[in-house]
Amino acid sequence: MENLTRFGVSMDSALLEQFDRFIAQKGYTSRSEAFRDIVREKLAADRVDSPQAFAYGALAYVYDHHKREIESQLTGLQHDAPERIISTTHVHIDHGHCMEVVMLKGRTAELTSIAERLLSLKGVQLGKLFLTPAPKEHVHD
Ligand code: NI
Repeated sequence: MENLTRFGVSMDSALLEQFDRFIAQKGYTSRSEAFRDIVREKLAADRVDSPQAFAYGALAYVYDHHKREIESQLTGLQHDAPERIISTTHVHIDHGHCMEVVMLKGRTAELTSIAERLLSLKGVQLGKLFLTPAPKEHVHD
């Protein structure tokens, strides 16, 4: 087992009640695990907050398959950044909609900019970029 340190946290009871309701809703069975996840999330968010930080990203979006030129525009933008895009997975949702998940690696600022260009295309209806910090040696300029 990892090296665990126990420490006490003081919190006003109203805030603690809210926290307990929140973590029960999310399915946590212990305050400790919920607290650890929240700390990890804050630390990761802080690391990818810097534009020069290295990160891995997953960009998911849904688009209207019948929108004129959308597929060639999406592919064109992806071909502009071959060194940043690791892979793309395409799913045909129904007759008119497709979903793609694009895996990326690079500096946070570059990945955010690639994501913004893809998500702002006419026909892309919904999308989100997830970033997680990468060890520096995993990404090359
Ligand atoms: Ni499709």
